Amino acid sequence: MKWHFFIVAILTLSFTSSVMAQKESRSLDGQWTFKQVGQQNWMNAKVPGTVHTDLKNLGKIEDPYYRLNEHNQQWVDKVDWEYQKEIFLTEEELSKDHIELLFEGLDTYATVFWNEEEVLSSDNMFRRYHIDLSQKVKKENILRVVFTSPIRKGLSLLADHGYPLPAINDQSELGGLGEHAVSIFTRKAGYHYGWDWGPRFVTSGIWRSVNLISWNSNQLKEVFIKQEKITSKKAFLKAKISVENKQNLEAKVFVNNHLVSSQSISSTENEIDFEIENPNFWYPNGMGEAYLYNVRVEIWSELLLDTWQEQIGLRDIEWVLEKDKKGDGTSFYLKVNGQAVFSKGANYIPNDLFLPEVSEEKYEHIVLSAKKANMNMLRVWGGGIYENKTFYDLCDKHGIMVWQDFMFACSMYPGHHAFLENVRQEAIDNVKRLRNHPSIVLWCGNNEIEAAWSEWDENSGWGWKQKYNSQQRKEIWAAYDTIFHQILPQVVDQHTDNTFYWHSSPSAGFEKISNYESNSGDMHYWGVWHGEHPFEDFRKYIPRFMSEYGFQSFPSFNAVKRFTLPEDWDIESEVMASHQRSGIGNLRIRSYMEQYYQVPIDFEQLLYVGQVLQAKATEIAIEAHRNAMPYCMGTLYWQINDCWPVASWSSIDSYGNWKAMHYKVKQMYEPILWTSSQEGDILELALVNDLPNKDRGQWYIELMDFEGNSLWKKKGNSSIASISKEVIMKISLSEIKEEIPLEKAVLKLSYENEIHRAERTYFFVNPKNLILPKPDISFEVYHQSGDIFVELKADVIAKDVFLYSNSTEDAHFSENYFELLPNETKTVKYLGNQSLEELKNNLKLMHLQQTMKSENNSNSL
Ligand code: BMA
Repeated sequence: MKWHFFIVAILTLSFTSSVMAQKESRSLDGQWTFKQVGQQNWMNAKVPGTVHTDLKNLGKIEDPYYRLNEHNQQWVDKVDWEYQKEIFLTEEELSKDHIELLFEGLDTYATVFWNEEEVLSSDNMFRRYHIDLSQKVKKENILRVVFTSPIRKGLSLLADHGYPLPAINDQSELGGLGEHAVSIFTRKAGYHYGWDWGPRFVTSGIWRSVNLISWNSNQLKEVFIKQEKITSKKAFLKAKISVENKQNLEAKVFVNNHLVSSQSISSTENEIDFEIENPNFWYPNGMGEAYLYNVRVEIWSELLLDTWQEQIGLRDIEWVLEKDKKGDGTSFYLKVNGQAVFSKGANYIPNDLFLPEVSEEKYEHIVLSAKKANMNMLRVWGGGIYENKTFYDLCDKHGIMVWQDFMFACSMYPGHHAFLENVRQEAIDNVKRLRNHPSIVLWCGNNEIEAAWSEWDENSGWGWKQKYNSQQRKEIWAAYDTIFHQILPQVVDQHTDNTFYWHSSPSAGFEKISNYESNSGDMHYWGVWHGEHPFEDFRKYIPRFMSEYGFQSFPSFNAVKRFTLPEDWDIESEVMASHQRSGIGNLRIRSYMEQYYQVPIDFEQLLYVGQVLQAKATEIAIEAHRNAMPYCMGTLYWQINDCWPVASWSSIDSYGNWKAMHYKVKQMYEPILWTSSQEGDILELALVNDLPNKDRGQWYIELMDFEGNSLWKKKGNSSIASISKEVIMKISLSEIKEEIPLEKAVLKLSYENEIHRAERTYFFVNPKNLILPKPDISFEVYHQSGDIFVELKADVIAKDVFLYSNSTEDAHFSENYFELLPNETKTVKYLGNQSLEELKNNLKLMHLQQTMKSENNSNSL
């Protein structure tokens, strides 16, 4: 009885102690008012928010993403706006020693007034701003934030600079190729000014939360859990704790709610060592559990003054850049907890132009879609933002490693003192904000700037230098050198536990430029697409780590219907063309489609074949990269997501629909994968394994015609070593040709053991040359244990079967765009929100043969 009471008493004590924490944080988010500067009427606004979304919510502007609405909304960024809120302080707040306003994000040129006194002038969207109001608070207060037009401000900064700087994606409405680009002068998300997958909406607003923080005597300013050494027996950790002032305090560290250290501290910067016995490690997706520990730090001075709490993961990250034994190349891969990892993933851009609109669910959908597609890495690309905590929390939880760029992309930047200092503060702020996240494994200086500036002439490089005289070139390079070779690496070095810094992506190493022949560092291979190389060239240009490559597609027809009218349903219509921001986009899609597929006339079919084409390009690329393990140790395609409805390189559209490519990526990123490669007459079929251990299983290969007649079957057992390839069979194509015309044959490949399964089909000719019979496909939709399944069967082969829902919501399935082999039953799970009845009524399907009109396909439509 007594013991029982004692336990209850402890629980109550720890509960009340956190309630009694002296520091209080009050959110000032929610309803504010706003107006254009100079006008009279204050209107309702939402914080966090943007001017555009507030105008839209009031019906003052229409949906910016619908049809051509973007065009007549460009005035919004040319004028100034102001936001206001009345703030009543409680007696308790007024009695506190300190009161501070914390803006998590101001976009961007903001002047903040507290009771009409100017208390801040900001110029960096990426920074957090603390404002001390201790001497300024009253019971009733007015907080007003005035935003100066980023375009007008940018134009005046351009004039001050004296000459333009390259910013090739800045879609300046004043025209020209960068002469009027202003994005580079402002520390604001580059993609807001337009990109080759994004519109131009140069937003303003209080884009992240605002808090009023009050405390007595002392507060925790920062906590960094430094991982000194991690072994399987013990993790040696150090809590670096910064407090407001040097008062005598008791600091307590808890791990998973157990007190592990309690210590007196009497200086502003403190270090507390603690250990975790037999630690559980954090592993990337596919390698093990992404175990997280809950760490809490408290400071006490009789009473509990302040608490900090985060989830951390224990992992040892080592990037291996080792000279090859033969040749002059250098490896580029990482080891996590001592194990080499093949990085599989994608590049990631912001999910919307209007960032506060991105819901937690959207973040979760994207990160979970990465996980479900067997990815272990996302690259947060440098033309967007340092993401919200939610994003990194999700990556921590799901084992998605983050390659984190600093926010610089495809441009050169000014180098004057104020700009450089601003960059330094931004870097310190964000590195400190994000350093406790186990998912972040690399900080990278910028996107593509080193490669863009390096070459003189347009034939070998981007040709930027030609526009500048030698003095200007010196200035531009000095700014680059200071930011990417001095400021940023210093910040990473000083404020992390040795997180790896890579100064530019792509790069072959310090002052070694990456090109398509490079045998060191990371590579962006854009020979396919920008360079018009055939898809097969993905097999020629194999890097040590492929950090970008890609191919475009349109969103699905259901998605297109959401931002167009029927009269727009032509890829060259004004509306569709405005939702295609790559100047060469439609041209490239068409010319590649002509090489590999028959080009349908029908709009809906064209969108479908476009997606299948994109999936095919990606399939060839991933296969080539994984086949080249361990020489090549990473593949990140461009790009997983979209920020508005558009034709782009994404595998998931802005509404969250998986394109054909995302389903294909899921298959191609399975840990065990069938690969094919061809040399002359010989086709090599192999299995690759990127698991940390060898895998043993039974394989099966069958050659069949499209009606399902088997020509031969072979099977056997094989063991595939970790991070390597095992050749299973070499086949002479001329021998196969003697048995069956290649246009009419398919290989069915499968591999299986108790845990893993790998299945693929292999066709011998390009899809446009296949002689596909017309399939009769039957399907049944049914309920089983609370889930909805679709069971399909075809009499002859059906290629790239696309299941979709005839409604505005695209249907999401466990698999899609798959092959139905003759007389095999395929069951897929429905993952959407429709009821059984709705899905039964709405379910439709499309397959490749329907889109083909060749003479060979006499049965086709
Ligand atoms: C890459 C990216 C982006 C661009 C994409 C497609 O290099 O870094 O700048 O959107 O190419 O062109």
